[in-house]
Amino acid sequence: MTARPILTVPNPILKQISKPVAAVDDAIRALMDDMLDSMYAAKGIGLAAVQIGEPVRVIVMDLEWGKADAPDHRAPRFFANPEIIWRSEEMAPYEEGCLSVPEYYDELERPAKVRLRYLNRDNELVEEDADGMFATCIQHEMDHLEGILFIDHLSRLRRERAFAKVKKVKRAA
Ligand code: K1U
Ligand code: ZN
Repeated sequence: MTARPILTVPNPILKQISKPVAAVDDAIRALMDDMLDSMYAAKGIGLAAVQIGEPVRVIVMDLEWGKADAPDHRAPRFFANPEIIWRSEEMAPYEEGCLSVPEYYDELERPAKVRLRYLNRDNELVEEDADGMFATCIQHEMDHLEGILFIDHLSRLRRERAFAKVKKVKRAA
């Protein structure tokens, strides 16, 4: 398993539409493991494959790790070819961040609940309901599969603020 560099804006690869995987086989599981290492190394809670330069429809997530009461507890989750098959009319606000837009956070509203269909790490087709942080994070990651960043949902002014912040962070690095 290898932690790989995470692409940041304005890298054009982030705007690509990711391709479906034929099946979750050993090669995809190896990619999932690299993604997980990359996500943990960058202190994120989710990651889409395109963020490490692999435009395929694969997402990893861990909403449990890094919590103050049990910082080492890990609960990784794996999603291939995810689809949203139902979304609630009710919306929920959340302060989002993105490892590809380092150190910029802004509030966004998304459907509060969704029903998902995806292939898990064992290549099984699963349907699952998501709410709370899980619903926000999976919608954020699924946007990456379409080449959409959370800042694309913001006003031009806020998006420009985000790009300025990223420039500043990169200059300081
Ligand atoms: O870049 C990414 O897609 C990962 C992103 C996921 C995400 C965070 C918040 C809302 C929606 C999606 C991150 O993990 S950014 C880091 C971050 O915000 C965070 C890290 C640890 C705990 C809580 C938030
Ligand atoms: Zn992101």
